[in-house]
Amino acid sequence: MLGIIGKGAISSLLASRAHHVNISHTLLCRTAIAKPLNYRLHKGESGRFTPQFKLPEQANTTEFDMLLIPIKAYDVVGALQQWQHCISAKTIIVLLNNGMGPHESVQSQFAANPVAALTTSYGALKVSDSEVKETGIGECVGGWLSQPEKHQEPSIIKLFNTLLPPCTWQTNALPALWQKLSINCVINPLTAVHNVTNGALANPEFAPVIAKLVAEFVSVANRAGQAFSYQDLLKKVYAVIRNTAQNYSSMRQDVHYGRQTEIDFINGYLLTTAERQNISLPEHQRLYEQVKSIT
Ligand code: KPL
Repeated sequence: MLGIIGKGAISSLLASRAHHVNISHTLLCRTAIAKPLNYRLHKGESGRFTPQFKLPEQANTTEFDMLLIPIKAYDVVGALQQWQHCISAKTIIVLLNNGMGPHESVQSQFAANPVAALTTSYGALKVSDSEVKETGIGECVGGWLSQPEKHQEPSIIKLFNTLLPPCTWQTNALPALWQKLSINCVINPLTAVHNVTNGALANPEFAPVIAKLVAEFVSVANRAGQAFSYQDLLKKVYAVIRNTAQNYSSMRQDVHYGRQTEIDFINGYLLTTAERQNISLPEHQRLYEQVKSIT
């Protein structure tokens, strides 16, 4: 049985896509789902169903074969503790959060389990409690963080090629997490602090700070054994700025709606890694403090 933690935008999108292709699944939620969920997928496909769900206090224990965790980075560790009774040593734990940090805690908390991480560029919007809209078709890149036994690969690749295709699978998930971090640590805090769309960062006034943030990121990532070049990353950051020009980043949205941000798992993770390497990152530090001061 497939379990999906949460009922936010990506959890609801995954549940809708699973429903659409008849994959049986259960949403693991803190509160009951009272109404049917309407979904609109990008290709004009739509539907309505009442998700099967489970609450933490429900006594009967279902052990899930695979547990997808598309929730905010700061909720991952707590959610896994809450659902511990549904996790056996065989359960494949799949992290789908922004930022880094939970991947380390989860691996040590569930040392016997296969743990994978996926990054996705699919977009989803929870329009209301009972409606989810796919706002952009993307792709996903996944890989293992730990894999005590080596037989699960085909099932996870098949699942994600059905739910969020195309899915590229890499033996090691870390490069994909660093790639996502490299974009998020520039675009998310800048758009949050300046209260702008991603596209506004193409304005030349942001060029000097973007250049410094990218250079600092590359120095830490390279020391951590991740291959990044300054020129390539700068191009990639600007490509994402152009391709998502109309979007508000997730961090800008969090600040705008007064929610907790993932800054500790994005720039915060980078700063902690840099500290261990004895490198100082003045631009990331400044931006980190600016985000903290407005939240
Ligand atoms: O992943 C994103 C986010 O908002 O968290 C980006 C790539 C910046 C797109 O908005």
